[in-house]
Amino acid sequence: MKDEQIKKAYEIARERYAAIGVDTDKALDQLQKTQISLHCWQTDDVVGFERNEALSGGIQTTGNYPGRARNIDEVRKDLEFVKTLIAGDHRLNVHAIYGDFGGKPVDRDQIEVSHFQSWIDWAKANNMKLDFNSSSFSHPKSGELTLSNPDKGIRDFWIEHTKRCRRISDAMGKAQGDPCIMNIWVHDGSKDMTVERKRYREIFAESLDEILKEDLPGMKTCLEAKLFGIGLESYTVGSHDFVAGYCATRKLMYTLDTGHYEMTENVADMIASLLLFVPELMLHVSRPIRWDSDHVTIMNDQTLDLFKELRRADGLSRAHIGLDYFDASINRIGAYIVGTRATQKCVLSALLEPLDKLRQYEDKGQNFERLALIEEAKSMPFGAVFDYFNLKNNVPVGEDFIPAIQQYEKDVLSKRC
Ligand code: RNT
Ligand code: ZN
Repeated sequence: MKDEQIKKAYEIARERYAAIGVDTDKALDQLQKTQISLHCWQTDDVVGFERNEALSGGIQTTGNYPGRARNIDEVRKDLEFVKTLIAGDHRLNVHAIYGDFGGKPVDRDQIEVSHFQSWIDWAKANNMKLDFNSSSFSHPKSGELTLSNPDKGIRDFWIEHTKRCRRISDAMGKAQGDPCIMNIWVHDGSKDMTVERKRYREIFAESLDEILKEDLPGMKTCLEAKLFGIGLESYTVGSHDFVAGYCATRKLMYTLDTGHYEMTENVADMIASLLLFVPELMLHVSRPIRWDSDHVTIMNDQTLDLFKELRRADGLSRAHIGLDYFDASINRIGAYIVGTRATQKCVLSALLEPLDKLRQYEDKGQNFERLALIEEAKSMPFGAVFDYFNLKNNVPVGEDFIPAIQQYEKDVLSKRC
């Protein structure tokens, strides 16, 4: 499509939206400011740079599409390319296993800021802000229980790891002048039934209290809830109820991963309740298929509803958006771009909802009118606004990013074997 056509289509769309009380320029300004935390683990199937353990902890990547990033340089090269195809400035979400260890063994209870200094420098040079994650999976001490383990030796090992992660996050946040959001997700649970459901949760809460004692103003901690993991089907210590209760009482940020609930549960509906009781939300936008399968995020009803609910609950400013999927069966860079752009589309779609008018209808009990406008809003010229957003940002419009990724595959990815 020619630039002129894209601009013309946008002008028409702008008028149509204005007629229902929506300011598209304002929506685009807000989308421009909306940062998405790109999950570094999409580049390499959650392997990281320790290379001593297979992926464990109830999560799994499937597929062996060629081109996985094998080291820190390849991860960075891929990310630098990814940036060229996505409009706006974004963040990078780093896991503790992605430290710059220089090929030396550094155990998880030994990691320091120095192992992440090159990430801090890289992020600065690439105009990205960093977020962080403790990594308690894929390690000889992972087992079924980490922070909730009754064995003090194992528990203390993971407490030490998580405390260090918070300090590393604090250093990242201070260096970038913006809080680094650090997620704690532990897979703790059991494959078969347990008669100690309460005990492990008590221990988990105690470990978290210990970890959170240190006041670190450069970072914010969040805790991720989960339904179950592979091989841990019967019980999850950090269930939704646990995490919601813990975050509400400790005033901690709740991490909502869209793959971590019952398949028929309306995850979007949780937003309005959680925001009443927790200070902020961290989102892991994903796409579960039958289970927490971490398929590439797309613009589907679940993701659209998630962002609509956030806006309706005035929660966009209290939510940090991150991605969490890992598909090893297709071009990984393509997966990155499709998922990130889909997330932007869903945010934009929420920003373009004629909310003022819908609220007026609802206040007056005009429920037919509300239904009609919600329905008609679906076929408004949304695509023209998104195209213009990409054009303005000088990144490929529409499917034009496909050849760019094919070229990168030919020049770079296919040479990794
Ligand atoms: C696992 C959680 C967690 C991980 C990453 C790698 O089910 O979603 O967020 O995916 O930390
Ligand atoms: Zn997640």
